[in-house]
Amino acid sequence: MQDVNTCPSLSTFSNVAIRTIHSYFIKSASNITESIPSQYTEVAILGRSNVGKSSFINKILNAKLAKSSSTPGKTRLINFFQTIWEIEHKDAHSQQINRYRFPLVIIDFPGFGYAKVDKKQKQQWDKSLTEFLHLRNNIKLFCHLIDSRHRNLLIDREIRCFLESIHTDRECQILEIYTKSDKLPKNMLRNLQAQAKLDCSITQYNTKDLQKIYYAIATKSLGKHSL
Ligand SMILES: Nc1nc2c(ncn2[C@@H]2O[C@H](COP(=O)(O)OP(=O)(O)OP(=O)(O)O)[C@@H](O)[C@H]2O)c(=O)[nH]1
Ligand SMILES: [Mg+2]
Repeated sequence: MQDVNTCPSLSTFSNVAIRTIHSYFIKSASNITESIPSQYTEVAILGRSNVGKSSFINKILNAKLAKSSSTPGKTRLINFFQTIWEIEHKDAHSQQINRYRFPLVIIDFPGFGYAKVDKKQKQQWDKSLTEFLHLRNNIKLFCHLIDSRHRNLLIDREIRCFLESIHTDRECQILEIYTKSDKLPKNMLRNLQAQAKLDCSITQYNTKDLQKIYYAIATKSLGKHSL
């Protein structure tokens, strides 16, 4: 087993399998001062309230760690999850299987735009959240979750603008991920698949889509220097 820093560029591999092999909940925080120290590369899971952020985390970690609910506003704190990922690669010549491991901290956030709290509390949340996202330099990847049935909402355009403003300030990436595509009629799903840009993943949570998501998260969060 090797550390990912000794791993050749992932893009040179033709046959890789990526999985999460270990994950656990670390801590909840309401602002940056309560947060855990920045030790590892971090991946932020963001989007409007009820879009499926916590469910997405449970799917990719294959564990019920993040609390999800059909009632919007379930996640009210910033939740940190420690995870270990493994890349398995079969060498085409020697047929030898090589495995590389790397840690990532996955962060679940409250939904943007959740309105059913009083105005003062909402302002305080928004301030804590934006401050956290701006200051947390270890976040190398922002996964912006979008409901595949409602793809042009004002709130998602605002989230995108906000993430792009962070992107211009420091080295990080944005990945758009479409949720709830199982609720789309087949023809609309085909349209979405045809329109989706290269960096967009459509989550049907089947093995193929999960591999696409794992690959995108691994390459975009660790960057070309370490993979
Ligand atoms: N059909 C379907 N339902 C989903 C999917 N993802 C999430 N859900 C459901 O959507 C609801 C909200 O999911 P959550 O994961 O709690 O959403 P969230 O974005 O974390 O919500 P907040 O924490 O309240 O902002 C739950 O009832 C989930 O079961 C999906 O891909 N397909
Ligand atoms: Mg949630």
